[in-house]
Amino acid sequence: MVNATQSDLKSAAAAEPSQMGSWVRQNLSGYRAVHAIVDTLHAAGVREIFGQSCPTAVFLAAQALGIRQIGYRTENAGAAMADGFARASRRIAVITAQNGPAAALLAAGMSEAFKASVPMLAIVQEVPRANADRNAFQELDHERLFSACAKWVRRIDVPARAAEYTERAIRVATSGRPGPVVLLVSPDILTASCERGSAVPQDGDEPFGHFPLDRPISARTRLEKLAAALLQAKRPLIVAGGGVHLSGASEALSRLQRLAGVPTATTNMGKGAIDESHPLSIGVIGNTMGSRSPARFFGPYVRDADLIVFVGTRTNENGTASWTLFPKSATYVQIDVDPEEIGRNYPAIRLLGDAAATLDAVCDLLVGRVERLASQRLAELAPAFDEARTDHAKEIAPYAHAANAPMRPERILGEMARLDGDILWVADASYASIWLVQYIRCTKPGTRFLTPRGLAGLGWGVPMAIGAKLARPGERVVCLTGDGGFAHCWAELETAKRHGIPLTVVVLNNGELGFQINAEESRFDTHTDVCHFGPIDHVAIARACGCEARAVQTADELRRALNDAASSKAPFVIDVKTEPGAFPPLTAFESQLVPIRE
Ligand SMILES: Cc1ncc(C[n+]2csc(CCOP(=O)(O)OP(=O)(O)O)c2C)c(N)n1
Ligand SMILES: [Mg+2]
Repeated sequence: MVNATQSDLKSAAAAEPSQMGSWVRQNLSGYRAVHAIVDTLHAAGVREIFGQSCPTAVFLAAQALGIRQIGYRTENAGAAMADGFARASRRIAVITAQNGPAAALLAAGMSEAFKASVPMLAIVQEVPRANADRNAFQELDHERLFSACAKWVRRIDVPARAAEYTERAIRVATSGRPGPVVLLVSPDILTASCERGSAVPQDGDEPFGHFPLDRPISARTRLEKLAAALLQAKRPLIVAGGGVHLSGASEALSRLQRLAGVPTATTNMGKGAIDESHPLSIGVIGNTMGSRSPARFFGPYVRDADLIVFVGTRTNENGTASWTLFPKSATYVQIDVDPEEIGRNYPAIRLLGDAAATLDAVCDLLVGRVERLASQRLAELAPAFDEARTDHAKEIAPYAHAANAPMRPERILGEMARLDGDILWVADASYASIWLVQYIRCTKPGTRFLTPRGLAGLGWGVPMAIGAKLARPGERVVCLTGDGGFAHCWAELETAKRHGIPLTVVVLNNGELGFQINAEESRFDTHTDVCHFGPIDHVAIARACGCEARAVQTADELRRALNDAASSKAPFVIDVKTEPGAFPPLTAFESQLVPIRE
């Protein structure tokens, strides 16, 4: 048997000598499988592909169609760019990578997108088919590699089916619970001749390439259950997660909040879905309701709610304060597009479907039946809610106005919050995400606060901001990052500069892995010695990449830098010396809070 296999291989090699090795000349004349792929991408509205020139045939064919290549420096950052692009545009993002190490680096970014339900098509090069399973250079089992971080992985083996597979990949990524998908394809398949003939885009609720492709809703009897629950509840609460943004449901959510007079909160990922200045808005809830948190004084209402309506949330650990925040006695209703999420942590009345379509349908059922109750609720709850806001304002004031040097993060966020105009906010993982969603008040439903909370990995902030700015070139993009997370992705400042992508990047320079220190202190009363950095000149780093940069120490300097950054054509990095040891209102770290120095 062994001999037979060896002789088969030898004869295969002899039969196809031109296919062996990686340096076979390739030809793109006429119509090839790669043309079928890029034609399908173009039909899906794809005008940018994140890549590093590989598979080369894809970019040569794409540029002929006017599709721009955004050349990332590292694949993991490239995937974060694609993620930010998809979140900000609600369109499929496309990224490519070479086989082996490049594919492996891609897996990190795809993991975040997978957990955050963000659609992304990764086109990953395979070794030439004739070299497969022979330890070809940089050969790796990509199907296994991506099995934990992609919704769907397929290899294109038949050139004539290239368009069909590409269409299917986009359809899978953008329908149901959105997520990343992978097409594996070897250079010899890409350059194989194929019949012209395009895949037929499906007729969905959104144009091909946009998501969610379909907007299903539950049967009317089930929608009536939610309507009835909202009419009966004494202390109802809506908790909106990131699924609300994925569905584009902020308007429908705000409609329900106003129509039925329901107190509404969001998770970190849902931040931006509601107008936080509405009298019945609670803000961001979860494990960040410690002192200084805007939602802290709403704790009694949340903990005593009798109806909880989850919309597009995974009911994960942080969003539920380790599943301790909501009372067992409440009735739960869960709206989600993924049947597995419904009831995962709280037995609930199931409303399987798209968030926007479901919320609108429930509103339609409630019109004419709920208005009186809604004004009663508003009248009853508004005074207590106002008091909660006043209590928070009193508590935060010493921090928000502190003249401390280095600056308190609450003061920094206060300056950022004063920026005019529509801003698309982005934050890196760690404290930056929490500072941002806690202290920038959202007054326009649908405003995006992009945070990598799928997995909370460091280094996503800047590349997500690059992707978001590409998706919304007309909007100002401001990214907040810690110094540790920034070091994961400095290199991409050059990418942004090269492609003419202006951003404002605010680096919270506390000289340490702040969260890590607090986490270790809370468990061991000490922390290890790598948690503090050596001195770093972020301004020099940014300037070396051709960007503008400034180090600031005071609120006045920060205000000027933020304003100057607005008119910069290049990325503008603002390094803000920040008080080491300062942490956002994580309930778990409350005992480590040192009273403010004035
Ligand atoms: C890729 C990755 N590595 C490690 C961690 C663990 N981690 C979470 S927060 C943190 C510290 C981050 O420091 P920095 O970016 O400076 O933010 P700070 O907490 O100081 O504001 C670390 C190491 C992570 N979340 N992601
Ligand atoms: Mg830090």
